[in-house]
Amino acid sequence: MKFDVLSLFPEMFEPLKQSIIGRAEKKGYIDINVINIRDFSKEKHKKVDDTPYGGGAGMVIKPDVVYDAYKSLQAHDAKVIYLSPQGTPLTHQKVVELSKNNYLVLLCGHYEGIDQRVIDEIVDEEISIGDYVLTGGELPAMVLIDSVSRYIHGVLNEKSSKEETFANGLLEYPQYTRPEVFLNKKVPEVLISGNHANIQKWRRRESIKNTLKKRPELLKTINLSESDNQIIKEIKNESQLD
Ligand code: 4FV
Repeated sequence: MKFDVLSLFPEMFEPLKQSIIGRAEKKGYIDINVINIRDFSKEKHKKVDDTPYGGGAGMVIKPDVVYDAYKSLQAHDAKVIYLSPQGTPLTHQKVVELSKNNYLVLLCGHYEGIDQRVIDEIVDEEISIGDYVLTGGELPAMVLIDSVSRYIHGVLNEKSSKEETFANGLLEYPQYTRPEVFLNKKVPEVLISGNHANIQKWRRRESIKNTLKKRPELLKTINLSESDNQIIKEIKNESQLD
């Protein structure tokens, strides 16, 4: 998967060189290139923005600079995404859908945004990471690269992306590791029993319990088995007893 990022602040993408994403790039599973939009300014002092027509606060990024930066990519077979609060929410489903692409161009806004004419000309889809306004599209672009890269073959071990939160429509079960006892709290016995069938059952029950407690609305979006519905009944009875 190739990511080309158009940004005024390329240095903000340094954290992607760390950990899992950094290793995935070194191994060639993903390729991240950050292009500085400012390099394409033909104006004095590399000016890239100007005041909005019609008045109002803040500055808007000029269309010609963004267009020239985009054209330099020659990204004919790419899907072009603009990170914006007006975009389609970046959900698990959208992440998995995006991971099927070979080449994504991510356009990062800043200040009040980017001139609408170049957005109309080059952008295939606007995507938002949440209903709030940030100072720039760089953090949303990194969130998108991180979440999408986890679904590129080879980046994670296959198993981990199958059982995690949202992967089966539920929140994940609680995780434990050594030491076996911490602050007098013991790891659930079943997890050290070595009985994989019981461990699976326990994990499914804990996933349902977590989802029921924290995001009950998710239960309406998935097909629950008879045993799942039985688990929900038992959990509800238990909570009435607590
Ligand atoms: C944003 C979001 C976001 C708006 C103005 C950048 C900023 C500035 N992007 N999800 N929420 N972008 O707030 O994606 O241009």
